[in-house]
Amino acid sequence: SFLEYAPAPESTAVLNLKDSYGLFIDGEFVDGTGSSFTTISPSSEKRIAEIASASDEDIDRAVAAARRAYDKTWSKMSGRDRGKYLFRIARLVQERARELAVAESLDNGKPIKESRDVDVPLVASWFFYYAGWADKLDHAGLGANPRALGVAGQIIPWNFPLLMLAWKVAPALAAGSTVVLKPAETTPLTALIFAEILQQADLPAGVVNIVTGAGATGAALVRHPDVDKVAFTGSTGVGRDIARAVAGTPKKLTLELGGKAANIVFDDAPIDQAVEGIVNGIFFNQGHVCCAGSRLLVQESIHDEVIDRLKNRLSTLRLGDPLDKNTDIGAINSAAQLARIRELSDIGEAEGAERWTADCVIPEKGFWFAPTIFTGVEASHRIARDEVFGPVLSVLTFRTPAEAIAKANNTPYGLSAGIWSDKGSRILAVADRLRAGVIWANTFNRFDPSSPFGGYKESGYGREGGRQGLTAYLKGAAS
Ligand code: TXE
Repeated sequence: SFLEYAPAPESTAVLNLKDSYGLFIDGEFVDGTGSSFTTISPSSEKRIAEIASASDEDIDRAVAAARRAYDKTWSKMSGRDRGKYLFRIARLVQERARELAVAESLDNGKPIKESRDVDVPLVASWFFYYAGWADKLDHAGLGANPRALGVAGQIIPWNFPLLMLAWKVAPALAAGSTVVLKPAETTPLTALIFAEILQQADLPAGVVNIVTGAGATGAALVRHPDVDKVAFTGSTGVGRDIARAVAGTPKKLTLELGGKAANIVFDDAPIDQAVEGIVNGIFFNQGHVCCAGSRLLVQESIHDEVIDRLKNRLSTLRLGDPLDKNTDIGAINSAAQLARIRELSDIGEAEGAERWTADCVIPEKGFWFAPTIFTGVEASHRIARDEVFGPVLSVLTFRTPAEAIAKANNTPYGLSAGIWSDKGSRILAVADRLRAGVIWANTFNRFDPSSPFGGYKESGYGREGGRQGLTAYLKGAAS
């Protein structure tokens, strides 16, 4: 049985980590003038490395380096030459793919098969895709002589540390902007390895600067008067603070915030495929996904069948060591996130929803949460409204397409949605009335660099990916 399988862990020997990391400013690793913090592995709680925490003074230095690089090098270079650097970065990501995947799983807790097969290949594809745009800006209907915006301050979260970096850095560089990027405090590792890749690629100094630290470091970057554009992915609360800080300044802003996606399953859906899509929708990356299908809306007539199949499928998932190639569910990223998932799940039970938990062996050390389903969820329950950002599915039912649409839209968020049906006309009619930036049909959590991604309402504004993703880093271009 699967309880007796022999683990085959990926080896950390592939890593060449330093004991402590400085900030990456003007093409070099430099000591910060602030304090430092420790990054740990959420699956073992073991220390990985000491990381510098950038002070206001360090942010000044990084922004000044980005400004110099913008004025003297990057904005003067031809698009074709910028593209060559992006191609080179993409190839180096592929060359160092194994190392990046292991580092990501170690620092973030996600299963190696996800970092290896999803995160890192997508990172490379983002750089390849935007490399192709760099010499075509004049021909892309972006207005006459599209000009780069200047210095971008980018703040990213911990759920897809390297992929969110790629989503932000690749289009900025293709457009001719320079970057100061702040990774999340629980997952700085792959951004620092990426800085080594930039050195290997011989990217001109100052074009990308990486400043590690917590929220205060991010806030200093947002406030900095010489930043032309702020791009943020993270919680809706912090997004709101950033919007306030940027209001009244000439800074451009894009926000990619939380979500509470409906995954709508009609009774004519291919059930086996839908069950796989529901599992992928909410249990991929431990549910630490802004566009996760966290609300299952299932047509009443097939509710029991879908739930039975889901429970059977979840019983086969393996939770454990993220570096084990057989692992499906890795560690929760931090103690704070685990506490939040536990609290919302306890509230779900207290409010009257029925809780089912997959039977997993929970390791002694680390942060873990077994796949959980709540049935009998009502629209008023907190687990139907709040983003849990964990492996927790809330199940609601509907009878008619109109009721499904009303329930799906009954959320302050509007990032993504899924529709499962055998009928193309139904899919199109329902999709047309959903207020969500991304809608998947008979699939879920599919990403491609050519597809714009972003939300409505409290999920933020602006789009990343595709042609729209470029305009966010160009002067005056309409997005
Ligand atoms: O996010 P924060 P947290 C949601 C999810 C999760 C909750 C809390 O529901 O449970 O947010 O996560 C930086 N000025 N999402 O607390 O704080 C911070 O250092 C500037 C959804 O980790 O928003 C990190 O780099 N920056 C989401 C980044 O913001 C600030 C992904 C995100 O952290 C800052 C993550 C400030 N005042 C969480 N305060 C998604 N959309 O995918 C913090 N930061």
